[in-house]
Amino acid sequence: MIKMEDIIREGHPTLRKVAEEVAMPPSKEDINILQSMIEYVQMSQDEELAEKYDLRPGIGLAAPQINVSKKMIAIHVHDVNDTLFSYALFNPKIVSHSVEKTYLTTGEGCLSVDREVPGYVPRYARITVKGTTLEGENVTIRLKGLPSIVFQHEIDHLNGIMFYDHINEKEPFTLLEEATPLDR
Ligand code: LHY
Ligand code: NI
Repeated sequence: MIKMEDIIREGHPTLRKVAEEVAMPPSKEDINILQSMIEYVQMSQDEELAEKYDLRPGIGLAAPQINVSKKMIAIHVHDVNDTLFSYALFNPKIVSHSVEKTYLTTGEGCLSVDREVPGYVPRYARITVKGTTLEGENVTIRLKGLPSIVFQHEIDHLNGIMFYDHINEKEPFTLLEEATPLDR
């Protein structure tokens, strides 16, 4: 299982690399890694397990964060309607997005960043993602709201991008683009 000491922190060069495409069909090893990633996000949201194993609660994780520079992400998050979006994907790719943007009014955090970085992080309001599941199925997923933001945060990690790269340095709480705020 993945523990906090397996998660690399900002400053580690892997977080700034572009991750490699995973060869299809995925190897047993890649399947195992992605399985352990979705397990982490699920377990970290269980209060008892999180305390027992000292896990920082998370809703998403990208393979580079465990020092595996491959295109794999795991997400386990509920939207405002309490609909669960639970996905473990190989080679996720944003194939289209809205013009409209959004941002979390509380800003974003990251399991690889041990400090608070204040500021709005502009994200596309709606995205369509394609990827391959653990079962080897090719899927197309349409997302809005918090799940859309989390997917963008995780896919950024596959491109060496950190959430604070998007924050306006001089005016962290001013958004220039037309964007609709989102409360978590
Ligand atoms: N995980 C963050 C987490 O708290 C993801 C996240 C995304 C937080 C958007 C807040 C807003 O689960 C990661 O840092 N994964 O990369
Ligand atoms: Ni992150």
